[in-house]
Amino acid sequence: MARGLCQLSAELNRQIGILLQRSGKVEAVIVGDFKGILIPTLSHIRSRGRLKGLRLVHTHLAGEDISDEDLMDLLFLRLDMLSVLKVTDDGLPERLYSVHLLPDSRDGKNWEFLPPVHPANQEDSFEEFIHALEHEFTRKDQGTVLEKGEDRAILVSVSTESRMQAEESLAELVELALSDDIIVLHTVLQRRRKVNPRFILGKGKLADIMIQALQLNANLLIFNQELNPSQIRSITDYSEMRVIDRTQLILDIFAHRALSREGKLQVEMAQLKYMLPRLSSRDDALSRLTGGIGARGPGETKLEIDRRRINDRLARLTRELKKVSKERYQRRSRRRKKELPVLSLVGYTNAGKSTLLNTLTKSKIVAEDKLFATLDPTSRRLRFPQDMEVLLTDTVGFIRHLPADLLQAFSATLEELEEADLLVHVIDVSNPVFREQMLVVEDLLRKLDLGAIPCMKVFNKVDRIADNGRLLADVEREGVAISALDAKSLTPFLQRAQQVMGKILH
Ligand SMILES: Nc1nc2c(ncn2[C@@H]2O[C@H](COP(=O)(O)OP(=O)(O)OP(=O)(O)O)[C@@H](O)[C@H]2O)c(=O)[nH]1
Ligand SMILES: [Mg+2]
Repeated sequence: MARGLCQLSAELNRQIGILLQRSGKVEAVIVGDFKGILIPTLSHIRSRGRLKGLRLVHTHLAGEDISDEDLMDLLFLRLDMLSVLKVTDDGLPERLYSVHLLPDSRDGKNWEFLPPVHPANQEDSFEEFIHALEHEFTRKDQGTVLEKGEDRAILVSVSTESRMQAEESLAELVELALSDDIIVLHTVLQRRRKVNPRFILGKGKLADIMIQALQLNANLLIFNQELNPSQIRSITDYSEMRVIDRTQLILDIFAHRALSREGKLQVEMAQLKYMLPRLSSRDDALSRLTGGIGARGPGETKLEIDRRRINDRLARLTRELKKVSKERYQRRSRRRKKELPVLSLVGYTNAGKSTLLNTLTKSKIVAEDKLFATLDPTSRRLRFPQDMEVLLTDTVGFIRHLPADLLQAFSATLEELEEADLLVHVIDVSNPVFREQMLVVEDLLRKLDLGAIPCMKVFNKVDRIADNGRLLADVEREGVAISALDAKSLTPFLQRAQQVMGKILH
């Protein structure tokens, strides 16, 4: 076969490539030009284990060695092996040069070249060889067998911010991923003066990430910045991995957490709106985009439907939402009749809002060390020491770069906040970046037109900064220091809140 291939390739003066399955069956024949061949997307072919189960043999006409581009093909397509058949000037096979990937870096190399052989002398134990190699790949992480539906991710942040800001923002992305039960295998932070508009990262860096993905058995790339449709497309096409961005991750968390009918409708709407412009991408990119995370709507809605059906669905959701929010409005008016003053807890996600509500009202709403533990607003009655009764409302947490669509989607829920007579801004003072978080919250409050409502600051989790007297003294000048876990620490807060509330109401 090698002889015929060389002859034809020489006659056409074009490279010819053959993609072979492990059984030896030909998957595809590719005719290129003198300098190279273009491999079609293989995303419809399911990988066999870690590798793709395909070997590429192609001709080189000018005696070139295996090139960097060949190596990128090997890596990005996860080929079992890539072989170059050099063709002599008389159209005869010279020798066969092969390279394959390695499960571990050896001396900084992630691939290994085999000694060149004459095609006639090629050993016929290729299948055995590949099985051994595949075994080596999987042996490395035994016990981490990929469970169905398991997301194993590499987190990528390309940033133009300062190192400290960039690291802290990446740390938050890790928190988000963990909150969504994603296994975080590795994080990559690249600081650049300018972000590459096509791939976000440089191609070399992307190649490094692909190597890590292969060795760590990752199946998901999460970017810390919002990716536009064409960026998602180029990176998915190039990497053959599922690629999502920070917004989709947040949407996915919301999809898991939404409990109320309205919350579910809002999240689904935000997801669909986010998907819509990204639908123009090629089908396979879409199915990768919607394969797992990012596609799990709160309902059973499969997002692998076309644009028209999404638009239909959006129209229906809009109608339903209108109905639901009307009901909520009526509920609210009834409540207004009872004329209880409303005190609303706001703050950065994970600040301790739900914990505070629980301790104050002896309730048991979900409070946990996860971002966006609360999505649906909850209200409880609270009696102040001096016999004043108020309604205490817990709300969804804020986060920086809250996607605009999502903010809009929650505007209905956040409408509840408009009713508040007093906002209590809960701040996690044990978080090193609590100052930035405060600014994010204040900024969002302004954007939501809530800037005019009186707001008192509560510095929470002071139990964690007990050894930092200076910080404690600092924040006590700006607000009340509490530990939401400890009911006794809340007395000064209750007194202050009642005082402020009394002033507002009179
Ligand atoms: N050490 C300490 N931990 C606290 C305190 N208050 C809350 N926490 C913890 O902080 C985590 C987040 O608390 P939540 O009450 O769920 O925070 P939240 O503001 O409602 O968060 P979202 O609903 O996600 O926006 C939980 O693990 C709490 O146990 C505190 O005063 N001290
Ligand atoms: Mg909460």
